[in-house]
Amino acid sequence: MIEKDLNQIFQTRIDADEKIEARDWMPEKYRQTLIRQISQHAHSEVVGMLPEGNWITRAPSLRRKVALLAKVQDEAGHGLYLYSAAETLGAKRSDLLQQLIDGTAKYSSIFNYPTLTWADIGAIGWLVDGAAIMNQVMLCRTSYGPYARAMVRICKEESFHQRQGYEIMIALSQGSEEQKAMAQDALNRWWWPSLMMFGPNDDESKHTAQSMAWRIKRKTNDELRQAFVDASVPQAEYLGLTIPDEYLKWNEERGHYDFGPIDWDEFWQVVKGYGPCNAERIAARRKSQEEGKWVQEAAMAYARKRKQRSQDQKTKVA
Ligand code: FAQ
Repeated sequence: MIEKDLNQIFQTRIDADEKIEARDWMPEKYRQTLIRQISQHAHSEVVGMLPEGNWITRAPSLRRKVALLAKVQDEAGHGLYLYSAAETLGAKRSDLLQQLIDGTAKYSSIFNYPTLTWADIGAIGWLVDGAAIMNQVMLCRTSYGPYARAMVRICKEESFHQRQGYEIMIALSQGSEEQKAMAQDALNRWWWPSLMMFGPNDDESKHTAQSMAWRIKRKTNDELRQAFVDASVPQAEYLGLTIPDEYLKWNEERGHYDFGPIDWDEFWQVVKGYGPCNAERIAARRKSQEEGKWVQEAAMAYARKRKQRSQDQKTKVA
């Protein structure tokens, strides 16, 4: 069959909302787009462990420590599901990890900001996980089966993460004046970077049109950012905190909040590697890769031994 016909059949399947599976024919660009998006997503989960990991030893109570530990561990798990989903498309995990430590792969801009106080852990759960869920719920219906199925479980866990963070924000905003100020300061620092997580505006987003046509993305960057702002404003009001945006205002006609301009220069600087913590994050990943090599080698040697043993047993039985 010629490529044009295969493309047509593929698009008909997409339009009928059928899931595309690993062994199905797919356009090479569809495969590459998915490998890029899924691996960037996996890297984000793994690098995303670092800002929070910074606070595990300093969590203010045993309960907070246990919840934070569980959350950070979940993120490692999300990275693993996502690297596995990328592998179903023919990508090699070792190549993807190498790109991350080389600094040639992207990961979410948000994880290049520092966590200065305990309130940042609350703000990350509330805003960063909140933004991640807003984006990931639509990905449960993405057209590529293995990615969609991984996202279902990830979203369930992200929802626990969001509540964990919001609960910290409630405790702080109902606490002493100093605690309230700490919560407000965290909101001030995390608000705009959280809006940037959704990516460039639709008219600047090079992948959105094609990814929407292939139903990899089910909503655009701007649609999701707007939904996030609309959901977050009442949550901030409940906390008695002020979102740092003088243009934030309910627009009766649109049925949405209007909000101020995003600093896209800052966004691109961070994406290109010049954010406050980019170098630190990559150095941490590189160190962990090097120091963890012996664990990988031991696990591979064990797997080889087990395989050999089961083959030997089969030959004995035969
Ligand atoms: N940061 O044309 P578009 C989490 C890149 S998980 C860095 O709009 P697209 C869990 C983009 O990749 C957070 N780069 O691209 C957690 C593209 O790169 P290219 C991560 C960004 O793909 C919580 C270029 O700019 N979530 O937080 C960013 O259609 C708490 C052009 O952009 C996902 O990855 C950015 N913010 O739309 C963990 C979800 N935005 O081709 C720990 C899956 C864009 O030049 C603690 N991904 N870029 O190499 C997606 O839904 C999409 O990839 C978007 C971007 C929406 C992120």
